[in-house]
Amino acid sequence: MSSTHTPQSQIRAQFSRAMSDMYRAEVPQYGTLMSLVADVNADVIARVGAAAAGVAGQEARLEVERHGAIRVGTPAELSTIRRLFAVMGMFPVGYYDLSVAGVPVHSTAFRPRDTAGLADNPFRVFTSLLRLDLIHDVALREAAAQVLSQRSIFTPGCIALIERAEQQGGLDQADAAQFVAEALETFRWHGKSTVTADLYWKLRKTHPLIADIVCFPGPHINHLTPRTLDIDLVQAQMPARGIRPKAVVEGPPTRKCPILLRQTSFLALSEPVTFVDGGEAGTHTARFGEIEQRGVALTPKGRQLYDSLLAEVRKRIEPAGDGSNADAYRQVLGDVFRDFPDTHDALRQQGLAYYRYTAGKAAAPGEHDVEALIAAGGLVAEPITYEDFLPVSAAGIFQSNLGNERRDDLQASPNRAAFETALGATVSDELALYAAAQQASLDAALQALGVAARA
Ligand code: OOG
Ligand code: NI
Repeated sequence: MSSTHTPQSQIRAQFSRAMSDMYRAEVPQYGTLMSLVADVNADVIARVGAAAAGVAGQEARLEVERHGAIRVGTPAELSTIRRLFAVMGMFPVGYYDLSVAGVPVHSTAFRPRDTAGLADNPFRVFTSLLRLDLIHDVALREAAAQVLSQRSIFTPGCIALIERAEQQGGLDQADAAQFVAEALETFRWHGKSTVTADLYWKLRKTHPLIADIVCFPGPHINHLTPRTLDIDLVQAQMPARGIRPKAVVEGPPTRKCPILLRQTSFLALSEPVTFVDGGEAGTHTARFGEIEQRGVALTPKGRQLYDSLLAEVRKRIEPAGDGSNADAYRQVLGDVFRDFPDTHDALRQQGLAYYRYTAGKAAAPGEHDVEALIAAGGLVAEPITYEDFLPVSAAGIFQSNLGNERRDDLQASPNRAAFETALGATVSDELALYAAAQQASLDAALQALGVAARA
């Protein structure tokens, strides 16, 4: 990369800030949520310290940390989105099949892949591709495909700058600033639908998500989520600030050592829409609010335990959309997850979670064993933050924001190969990224201690 090129992390930070400013102007409750989360985070760090909150060294990152979500309509849109995110150092990680939960999309998360990029700015965007193949009604499917084929969701300036970045291996400062402004246009809300009122309502009756993806000029950002250190506290304080969250927090229960990801959302806005034929104007709920709390990333063994415990919970009780059994759900969740160890020593020793190692005080001569080194203070292990998403939780977030309208049943049908073909690239395996980060940190720490790793 030439020295005149703007670092990708810098473009990503600029873009994330511009997106946040735009969303705050469009959805005022997002601003309220940001200040609530900032208050709670400051409170937690003052009370227990960053290390006990599992975010040692991440204080700067926390202030700018957020994820967003978009839904695109066609393979061509998805592959250009991939190229757009690559300009700012964001790459597709993970494959999520949402058809299992009756949502006709499959998804990936664009995010920085390496430790340094995540530390600089961990902005990520959960990106879903519509699966027209899951619409049963052939005429409706063709009408939707026809509408999608007519739109172009990128400005010509944005496409030109993506091409320039690809050819030159980067963008200078002026081009980077222009790129951020042009790219932002793709994510903007448009209250004017591109279709007739009749087609909008037909699609919405089939599935509200299909209407959301097909009927507008672009893939408006549908939420932007700040990261909190105590989701229960934020949830409890939301009503006092005029926000009504969904009743159940998705993901694992409250724990001493947070694992994976916990999320909750709220309906933010019901927005007026107009239609091309001057058909009767309506309202559309596209945008919502969400908060997240991130914990330690789990190994395949830890993830299997999480999945099996969650399946056990859902066998006993399904959280109702109206929140009527929320207390009972929390009770079962807490009971079942008692089988998931809740100290970092146990999580590490049982190979359930990933840790980043640094050299502590000098090792005793001849000592190679990682656990013995940790016990003696020669090695320090810090939890590696989970940077990804959870399919069951994501489905819960989708559902809670789509309203309770009737919709077609769907068959579960993961199709990662089709997704990667549309994307024009393979998605990275998130577990392999965590394993590599853990190993690299261990190798470096042992080398710093002058200890050869035990085979
Ligand atoms: C994405 C929902 C998933 C999350 O945090 O799990 C998501 C969407 O509604 O488009 O953002
Ligand atoms: Ni989200």
